[in-house]
Amino acid sequence: MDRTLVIVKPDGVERRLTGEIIARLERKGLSIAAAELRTISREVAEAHYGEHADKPFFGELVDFITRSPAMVMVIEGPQDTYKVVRNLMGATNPKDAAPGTIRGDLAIDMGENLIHGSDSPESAEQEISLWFPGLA
Ligand code: D4T
Repeated sequence: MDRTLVIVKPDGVERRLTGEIIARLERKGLSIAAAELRTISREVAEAHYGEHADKPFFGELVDFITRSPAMVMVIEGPQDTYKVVRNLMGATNPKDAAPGTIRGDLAIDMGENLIHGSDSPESAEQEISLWFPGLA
């Protein structure tokens, strides 16, 4: 089994798309290993998006991810589950995301792209320990 971190971002929870997004992951054959609706602290948001700290959109990104509750989850499946989730998510910019993907079907703005998924096995491991430090 393999695990990856998924976040239904505040826009997804606000738009009541949490169920729709989880349903797509489950229909694909993935399982929920942990889930919690949380208001993300600026501290954790800044750690999570550390790679973007020097980008012009960093402040907006942290404001966005902390503005209201997000559904933070550990998703489980076969080897390379992170890749399965990334394919279901679609391209980062929803304008480029293919129809049939979560962002392609349900989002239109780069700033409000509904979902985060770890982008490698290494980031999955690191993000799971950041977001769910007690998880076995
Ligand atoms: P996350 O990390 O949120 O799942 O998104 P991605 O993995 O698909 O994309 P990313 O890390 O490159 O970007 C993180 C986050 O920043 C927003 N963003 C990104 C933005 O507002 N403007 C930009 O120019 C970029 C590159 C969108 C997602």
